[in-house]
Amino acid sequence: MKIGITCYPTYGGSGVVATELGLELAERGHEVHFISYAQPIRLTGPHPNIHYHEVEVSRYPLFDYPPYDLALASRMAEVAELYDLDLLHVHYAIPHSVSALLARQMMAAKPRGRKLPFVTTLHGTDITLVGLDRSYLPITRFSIEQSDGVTAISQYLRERTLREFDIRNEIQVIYNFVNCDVYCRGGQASELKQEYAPNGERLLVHLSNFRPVKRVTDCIEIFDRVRKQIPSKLLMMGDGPDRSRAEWLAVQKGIHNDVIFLGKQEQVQEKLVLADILLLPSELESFGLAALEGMACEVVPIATRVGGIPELIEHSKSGYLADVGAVDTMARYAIELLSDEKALRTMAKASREVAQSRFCASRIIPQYEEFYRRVLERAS
Ligand code: GMT
Repeated sequence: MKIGITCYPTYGGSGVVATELGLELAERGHEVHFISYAQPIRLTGPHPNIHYHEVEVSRYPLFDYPPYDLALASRMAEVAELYDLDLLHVHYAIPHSVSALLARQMMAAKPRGRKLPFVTTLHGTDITLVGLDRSYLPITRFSIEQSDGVTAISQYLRERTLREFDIRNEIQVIYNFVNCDVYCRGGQASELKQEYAPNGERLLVHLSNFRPVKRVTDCIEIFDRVRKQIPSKLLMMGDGPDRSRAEWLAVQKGIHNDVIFLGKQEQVQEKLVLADILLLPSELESFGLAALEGMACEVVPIATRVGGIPELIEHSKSGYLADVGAVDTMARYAIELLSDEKALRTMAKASREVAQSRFCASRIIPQYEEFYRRVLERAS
């Protein structure tokens, strides 16, 4: 198949999933065309079967708000025609599904008009935060309903979309995935571990885009409590609006030498494999891709019991769940686990087993391929 993929290329779960999906599809022989305003962060180096088409947005002085969604729609239609795309797959509804809808109409209106179906994948904040803003809600609902196929990355998100958007089309759940051959503990990590934990300290890790919904300062609070009992370090991976708040809190608590802010990383698995525990104290997660990536690397997640996270983590078996803001409880779970090597290894293996048996790319990508086939059949 020839598939056009659009996503936010910046640091964020939906862009990561879209990019990894494109790479996996290309690996399986499909021709993949990324259409976006910048190269997706995890799309590094040339790959066979992968093309990237940049969307240029002109900055005319009259445009206080340059119309990216229109430029994107034009580029989608152009690429679809030039490369004879079979379908578009957009990640994150706003504004991508609106642009895809326009591109589909543009293709249909051509002299030898043809069908260009599009699939929308809902990821989270496009529904839970942004889509519920009154100014975005009607157009988001419309573009979801107009999609030729809609997927959501958890049952939680599917049900919430159906309920709050009062949407009538079918939404298929296709979970987030991880490449278990890439995200796994190998034997080469010890040198790097020495750099971060020179005295054999335990390593905790957090990975996100540091937006308020991630509650990154809770990571500092939890780590502060753990560090008092267990020699340890905290790796903070990623960047975003709340990074400096977290940095300041670490300074105020006098623990900043033990909290290492790594910024945005291209190969997150290289750092994940060094860690024992991953902290994900989010206010809301429709899935929690970072936890899955950690689990595949045998890093035990301690997360909040919100959104789709319980679909991924079984409390006390493959990680721990706590209420939002319950930093004492999360710290207690970490201390107990880090004090008991056998329990830590058992739970780390159980986490990996969940990733492998339910969320590996080899299991999830065929679900997307099958979904595309059905969409194309219906559209023909
Ligand atoms: O919050 C983020 O990390 C960004 C956001 C996005 O759409 O880019 O992530 C959402 O999509 C991820 C991939 O499907 C999910 O794993 C995250 O749980 C979800 N984030 C939220 O729901 C807050």
